Amino acid sequence: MELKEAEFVRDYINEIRAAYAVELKDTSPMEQYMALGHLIKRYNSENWTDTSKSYRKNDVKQVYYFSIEFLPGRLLQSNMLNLGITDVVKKGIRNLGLDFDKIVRAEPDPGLGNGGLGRLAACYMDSMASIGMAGNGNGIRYRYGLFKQVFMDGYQVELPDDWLRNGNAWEVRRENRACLVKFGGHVWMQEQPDGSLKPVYDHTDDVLAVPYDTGIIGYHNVVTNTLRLWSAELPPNAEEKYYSQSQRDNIDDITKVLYPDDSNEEGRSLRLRQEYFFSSAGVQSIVRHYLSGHISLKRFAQKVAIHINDTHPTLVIPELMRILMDEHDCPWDLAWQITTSTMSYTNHTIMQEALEKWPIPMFQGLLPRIYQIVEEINRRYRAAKIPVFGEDIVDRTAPLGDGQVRMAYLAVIGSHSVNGVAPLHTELLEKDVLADLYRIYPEKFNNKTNGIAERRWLEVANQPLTKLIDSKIGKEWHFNPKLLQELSAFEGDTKFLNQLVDVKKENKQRLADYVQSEMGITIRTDAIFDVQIKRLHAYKRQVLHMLEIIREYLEIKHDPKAEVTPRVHIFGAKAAPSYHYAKSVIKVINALADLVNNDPDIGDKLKVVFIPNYGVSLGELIIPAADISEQISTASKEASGTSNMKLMTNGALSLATLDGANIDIIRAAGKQNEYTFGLTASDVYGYYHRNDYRSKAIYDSNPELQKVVNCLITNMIPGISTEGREIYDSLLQYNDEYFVLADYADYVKQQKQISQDFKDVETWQKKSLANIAASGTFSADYSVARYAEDIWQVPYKRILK
Ligand code: GL7
Repeated sequence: MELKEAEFVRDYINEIRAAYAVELKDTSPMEQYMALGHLIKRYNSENWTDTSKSYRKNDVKQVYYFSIEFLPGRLLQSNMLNLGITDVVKKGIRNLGLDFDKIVRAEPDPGLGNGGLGRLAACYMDSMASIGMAGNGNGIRYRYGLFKQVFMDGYQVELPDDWLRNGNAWEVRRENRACLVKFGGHVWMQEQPDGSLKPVYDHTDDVLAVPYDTGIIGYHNVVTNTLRLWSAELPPNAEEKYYSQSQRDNIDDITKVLYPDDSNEEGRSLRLRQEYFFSSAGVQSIVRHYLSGHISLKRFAQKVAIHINDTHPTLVIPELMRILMDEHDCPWDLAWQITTSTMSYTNHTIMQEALEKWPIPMFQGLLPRIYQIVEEINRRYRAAKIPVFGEDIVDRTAPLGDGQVRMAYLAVIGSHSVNGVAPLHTELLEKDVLADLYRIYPEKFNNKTNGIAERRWLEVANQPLTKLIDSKIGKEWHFNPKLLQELSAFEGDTKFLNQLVDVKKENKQRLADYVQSEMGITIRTDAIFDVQIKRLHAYKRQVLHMLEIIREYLEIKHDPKAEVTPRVHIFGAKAAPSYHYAKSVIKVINALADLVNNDPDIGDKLKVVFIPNYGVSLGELIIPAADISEQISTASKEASGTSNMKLMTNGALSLATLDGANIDIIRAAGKQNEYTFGLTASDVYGYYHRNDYRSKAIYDSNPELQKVVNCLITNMIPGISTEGREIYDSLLQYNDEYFVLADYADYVKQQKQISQDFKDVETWQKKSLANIAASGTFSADYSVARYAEDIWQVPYKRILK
């Protein structure tokens, strides 16, 4: 948008006066931020209205991306960027004598997700708007986001994330679009005058779902889509009916907290209530919106695509069936045809425990009408498939089985498309996790490799690098990130390679300042910044990284005078509060950090920093500063990973197993520009089939490994007797479920190679450049374009191949 500095300054001062009735000089950074947020929202309001109007006028097909998590990150800078007003606003703010960085930091980072899955949903929202596609989000407005992590004596402590305390500048509450979601009660069939039966559903516990909409601004294209998050409230005219305190609490609880667990199904009815709540509210509002412009529901699937992001929103399937049949008298077959043509599903993990299942009594008690519909889906599925495929495979794949509702199977059966998130992951779905369903519905399966919001991870997070790239290849890559490939022409340009060094140094200094001020640890910027940022999980193998730190420590202790390439090991990771083992890993790494960072023999050759409270905002600080991107999951376990892509874009070299999208990154940037190691997925499956992995044998045959692992149970690392023992036992007593010891030697070899290679600055920078240049293909712009073409059948404006 066009904006003059003088105009902005005048508007901003007026905004502050109107909102706070004080002079600018008397406002806090939070007030300055809120006023700026409101002003920018106002500047964009016309785009938002016009986008909705034009979708309606042109009867455009809309995508609704249902996700129980969205991790959008702070919106101020990315909204300014997308509107093209960054420079003007920054200059105006500066000339008013305010500190722009302080204003940016005053914005709370909405933690409405756990990790990659939630962040992916947010990246896709940004990209859908940016390529000019009608794509909306549908989720939950959690009153409290993912916990705030602090360390006390090295242990993780969880504090509530009261992110809405000062209000939310970007959202609009739309009470007039609220709808009722019904739980519990009874269903019976009532005979109609024409002799047919119709379900009557009464004595329900009703909850009011109130939508809060946030405009998702497209990049320089006047498009603004909508992210709709639902909040649970008492129904209207609640005062006419008595609600006990516990009934009120029950309603409040539905949208109170995000489940702080990124893989395990919580097994509690509240989680199921959350899932039905936002699925039902979302589908109701979609049908209502559709019917405001169409007389019949017959063409619904031509105008609406609903995407099921992991199994959590699977109940959109029976919910749409219910609305079509019970509220619009659609016969079953037509309703089923509309539903399956509308729905598509993405699986995000092969971890068995994440394939949600609900005990039938709980499900039926909470959602009696929905359960009837699932039963009927189940009955028809069996009737149609048993004659063709036999009873065994149908038993194994039916939506109901073993006394449970099997959400992943329901999602596959009720959708026309099922996709994994990287080629290896999709292959494993077909061969292993969903192999039976793949046999029955091979045509539904496809791959859509994940992508990231390149512009946020470069233009917002890494302005120095962005400026440098622009100076070389212009700005067209902002619209078409694959053009970053043009940078490879400068591989031999020493001056440019040196400029890359300067950029990295500047970013490392920014991070070093943060670490100094927040943690009191001094780190040197000429060290290798070796970064592992992701949720703490055994399969991600932070333990392997930890063993390497112990090895490096012992090596320096053994010969303090020997020359070493200095290193800073940087971790960011939250552990699910109930995940005991993960919390022990945090404690041990923190204890190790204390030992290493305070040992005079070690000095500044080796530092370990576990930065608390990792999230999108810290990612923006850490990622641009990374030299090494640790992507060391056990092959086959990480469906895709997305921090691997963000780090690559920012010039880090991957130290990676052949897992998830690492494989695609390595192919894109060239094997010679990454450090790969370890078992392949088929090696891992080989061990499973033969059942012959013995971690003890590896331990016995490698004296160096013994020395390192034993440090977990000697008193070398102070204060970790039980936690160290726990990890030690997981590796030896319990046969090392994630093959840490199997990969140890190969991993260490690559770590040593890295220390060697880092000394040759020019060669290193060439590799870094190769990563940046090849990273464009991992832009989420292309991912959503592929979803649009292959799955959703929706148009978009910017042509992306
Ligand atoms: C995840 C996968 O673990 C991760 O590999 C993937 O990149 C991400 C997005 O597709 O989805 N699945 C999952 O349950 N979480 C993930 O991050 C929490």
